[in-house]
Amino acid sequence: MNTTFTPLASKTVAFPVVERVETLLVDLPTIRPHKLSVATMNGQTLMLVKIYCSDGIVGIGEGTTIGGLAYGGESPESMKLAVDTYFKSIMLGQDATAVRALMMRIGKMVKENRFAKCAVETALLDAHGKRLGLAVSELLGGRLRSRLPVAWTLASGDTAKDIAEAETMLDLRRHKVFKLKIGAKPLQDDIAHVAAIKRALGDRGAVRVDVNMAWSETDAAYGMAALADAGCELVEQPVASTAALARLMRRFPIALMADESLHGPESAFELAKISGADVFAVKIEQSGGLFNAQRVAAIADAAGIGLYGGTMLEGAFGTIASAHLFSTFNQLQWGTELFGPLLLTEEILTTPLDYSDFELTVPHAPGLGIELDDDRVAFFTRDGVRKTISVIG
Ligand code: MUC
Ligand code: MG
Repeated sequence: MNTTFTPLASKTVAFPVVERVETLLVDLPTIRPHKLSVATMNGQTLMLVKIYCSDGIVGIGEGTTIGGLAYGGESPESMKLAVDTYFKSIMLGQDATAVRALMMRIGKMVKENRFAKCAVETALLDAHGKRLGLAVSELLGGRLRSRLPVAWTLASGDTAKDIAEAETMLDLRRHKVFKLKIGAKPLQDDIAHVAAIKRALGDRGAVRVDVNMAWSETDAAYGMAALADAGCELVEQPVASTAALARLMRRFPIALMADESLHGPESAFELAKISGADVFAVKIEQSGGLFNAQRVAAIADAAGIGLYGGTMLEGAFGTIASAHLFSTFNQLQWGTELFGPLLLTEEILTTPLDYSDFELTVPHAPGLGIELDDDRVAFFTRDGVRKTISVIG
């Protein structure tokens, strides 16, 4: 048997291949502390993946988490390590145009690591779209809308500050749907906080809450009744257990949304089977990539479950990848929360995203349709010319 290795360069290949994979951690401050029941964020770390292909095309993807390891099993650092140590060798020399096939190859050799897979898949789709002259939304079957409504999260931890922030967003015509992060404080305090904000906004702003699994089932039963009375229209993941979610369904006049319970198509199917939610918060990272998120949305659609475009507080690349996908959904009854880049103090694109009239524009240019400002990113790259690590709480 001939076991001699033939270097790629000397082979005649008909397709462009993955030639180089690069990762970097970019530490960016947030505009204010962002307080969730699981963590307080003073900064966000973007794990950027750059995939260089033999036809000269470069694709970029992004992975983020919330509060390091506070939200789930992956961190930006673990994603970087997984891509550098494991994904890279699986990808090098492979056909860069067969994105699904390459993701299946990675899936066979890498268990879990949904966020890292999402970052890599995003970069491959960005590259392939650029290659074909098509936006990622078109690679995914074609968009049904080019503008997406965007909710804003009020999470300063202070009622008066949150009301002032909501008023500013309404004045700027940037957001009119507000998601309040609750669950860290005693239940009665949280209910009073939500009721005060809804009273102040009246019909000018919709109010929803995200408990990030902090309540017991008993808390949730009491809390959901009180939230409905306060005029709150939706509660997101009040409890951790999916069985408890199903038991809470339709008992109160308030929509129930699943977030942390969704880990891709299989979990979506299980949740749909037990009627565990009125709405799914679809997230590309939680789903394990754009293709899997598309399957989550299809399951929701088939089960009569409403759709919401969720975020892992991604920067521009994860946000726009999500936007391309959400633009293709048959229905997007609850809008999106793709505000991640607006929570960061720094712009990392050569042309900023268009947030206007309460919506985000989905770019039309090939690939993701956005361009990284390499100089700005170098400035904030960990181990680069300057570190912002001291502001990361
Ligand atoms: C989550 O749990 O939905 C979304 C908005 C926000 O502030 O946090 C994220 C995560
Ligand atoms: Mg959530």
